[in-house]
Amino acid sequence: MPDLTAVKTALRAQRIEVPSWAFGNTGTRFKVFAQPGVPRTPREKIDDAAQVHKFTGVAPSVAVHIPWDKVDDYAALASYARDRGVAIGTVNANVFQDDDYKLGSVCNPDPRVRSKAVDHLLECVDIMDATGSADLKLWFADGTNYPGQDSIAARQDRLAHALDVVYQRLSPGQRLILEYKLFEPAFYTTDVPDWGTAFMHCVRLGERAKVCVDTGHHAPGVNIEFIVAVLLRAGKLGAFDFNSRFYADDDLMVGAADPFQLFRILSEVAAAGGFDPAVGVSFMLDQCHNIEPKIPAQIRSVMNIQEATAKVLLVDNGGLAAAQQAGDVLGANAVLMDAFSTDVRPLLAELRADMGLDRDPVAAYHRSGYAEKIVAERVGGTPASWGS
Ligand code: RM4
Ligand code: MN
Repeated sequence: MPDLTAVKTALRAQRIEVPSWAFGNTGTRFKVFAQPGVPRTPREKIDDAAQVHKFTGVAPSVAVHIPWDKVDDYAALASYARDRGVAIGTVNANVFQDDDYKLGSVCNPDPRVRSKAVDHLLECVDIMDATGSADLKLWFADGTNYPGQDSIAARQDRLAHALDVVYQRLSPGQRLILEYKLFEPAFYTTDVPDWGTAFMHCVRLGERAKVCVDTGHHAPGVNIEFIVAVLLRAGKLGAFDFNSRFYADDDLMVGAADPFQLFRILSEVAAAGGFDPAVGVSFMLDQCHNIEPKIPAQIRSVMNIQEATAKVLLVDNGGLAAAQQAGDVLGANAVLMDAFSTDVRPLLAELRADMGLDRDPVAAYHRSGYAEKIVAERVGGTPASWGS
């Protein structure tokens, strides 16, 4: 059986990045339900992100999304974050919300629009320089709605060219993380629809181009842990965007819909040594809290990842290897299921106590009065949302 002290050490070292956009108002195309106390500025989003770290101790960075988090002085934003105990992490580019992008951004048939999109991506690298961020995450809404609308192959050429320009602009310590998504908003073809396409572009670009697996971006039934294992084996898994889904890209809390899937995915990470920071896998949340309170939902999500990680670390690897070697199908499966069925909440509560944290982060947050404080203070202004 694994050594519990080693398991705790690994859990203590785990790092989970929270997304700034999780704290703003979000919704579906039908309705955005505004919540009281929502941040109005990037600084207020950082304040909320810092709460997640304060109560969990393992979420010390916050990803930004540009232009949603546009400010005049990014170095000042980074130092504001540092003063609150967190760092600015991944910079997410946004080339999907401008009227010019109706037919796509970097794959648009119009060279003017393509160059506008590339300029935005380069601006994001400038921002990384100012904030000290290592990763640029690119997700493109590009695609087509109708057969014949555009050339699939020509769009790949345009994409490759844009990625080349951006990759060349990166400093040695910076990475390009390319995210794929099956469909939406494009309904016929998407220009980066799957891990194979993302992988192909990343291999061509070079060592510092990696793939992001957003757990909500696959067709139902796709075996995500297989993709994770294959990407890790090729040294090309750069990041996770964690969330959970029942249907499509639901962006619900990670581990809420299918905790067993999360366990299976993290099992592959553990098997490949992917929790070692040197492997360079970034563990991020990419979620929207449309109807639930946002800060406790982020805290809960971090805890869900911790619980799945703890179970994975409890797998009896020796017993598993022996059963696999012996062709003991049921025995091998039982080793995994034993770990998955373990109640790790007491272990995590103990770890938190060791770290000087409350054993129950959600309850501690509710007791802190922060929720009431932001509702009272954040009056007026425009609450942050996907449009701002
Ligand atoms: C996309 C993708 C990106 C995220 C945006 C908000 O579907 O998941 O990672 O930044 O949504
Ligand atoms: Mn994502």
